[in-house]
Amino acid sequence: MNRRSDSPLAVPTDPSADPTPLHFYRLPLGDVASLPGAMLGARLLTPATLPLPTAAGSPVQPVYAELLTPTAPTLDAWFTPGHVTTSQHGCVHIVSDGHWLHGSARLDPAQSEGGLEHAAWRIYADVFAALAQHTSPHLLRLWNYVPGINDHGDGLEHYRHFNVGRQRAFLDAGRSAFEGSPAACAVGTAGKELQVFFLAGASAPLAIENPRQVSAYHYPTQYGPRSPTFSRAALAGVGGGRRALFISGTASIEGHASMHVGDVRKQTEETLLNITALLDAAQQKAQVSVPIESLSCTVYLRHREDLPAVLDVLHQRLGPHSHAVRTAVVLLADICRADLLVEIEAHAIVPVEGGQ
Ligand code: 3EB
Repeated sequence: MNRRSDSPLAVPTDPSADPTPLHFYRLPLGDVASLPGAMLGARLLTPATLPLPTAAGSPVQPVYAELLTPTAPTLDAWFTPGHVTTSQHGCVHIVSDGHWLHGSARLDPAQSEGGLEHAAWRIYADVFAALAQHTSPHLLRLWNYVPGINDHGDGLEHYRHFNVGRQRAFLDAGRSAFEGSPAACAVGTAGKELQVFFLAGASAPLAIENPRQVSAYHYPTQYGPRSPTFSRAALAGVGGGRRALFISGTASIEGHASMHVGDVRKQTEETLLNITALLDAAQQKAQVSVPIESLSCTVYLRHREDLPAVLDVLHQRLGPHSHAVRTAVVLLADICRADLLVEIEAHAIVPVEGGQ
């Protein structure tokens, strides 16, 4: 009897077969050693005002934003049951199991001529060069942490400089900077460095837009000379008969206008309306059912004193015992428009058949 052919460990060779499962864990830093499999990468969220950067090649990188809740250092980690290899492409550090790929990069814009715009272009150019050498070229989700996001350099807000460099790198690499852009978030930190994290896979995700909002890649030029490059949400197979719905950073924007300026409670409610609209759009477009209470959320808050009000709205709208509320993390971070006080990003992983 050929024991190898019926071994449950046999690696599928059919490229259309369900890939090895990608796993997400949000857990206290100390518990990471107990996780099965190998780490692709992780964002370390800590209550330190300015977390110290780890070594450049470490798969665990601290986000330079203060964790407000929970109070214990927390990891957002992506794991694979496979074996991982690492590589470096310019400033981008990659960990991959041959199917899933996690990358991280950081650059100090003060160290490069061309400032933040150039730093954004440099990081994204390196991301695309790295992806071109891997069998997983499709970006699923990006996280951007922008130093002094609302500061003005040369009369143009840092976020707008960031958008110029990011969009140029997409176009230089021959990637669409409009329809089909990856899901993302971009928030401001007190750190000096621009940080970018990303997940990529072998298949392109399905981009989903929010009917209540103008697509960010079609924002009018009053928000900057080049539009932001992201889709409102992306649906991607993540192996193990499951798919992930990645909800990009979502804020109190209707059409393209900021709503409820100065009112953090109403901004939080508007944000939840936008997320609900996105979940409805995902249901319509891809028959994926994700209750809002089941999302894993990251809340970015401009002012620490707004924490009780935002938590109160989340408790009221999602239920104090919901998965969303129990697992939410809140970080102190500036939002990309000076008049926005809160932004929420989220994801859910659901069985393929459960979403049909
Ligand atoms: C917005 O809706 C809020 O530039 O990558 C949300 C998600 C926002 C992603 C980005 C910006 C980004 O425009 C800001």
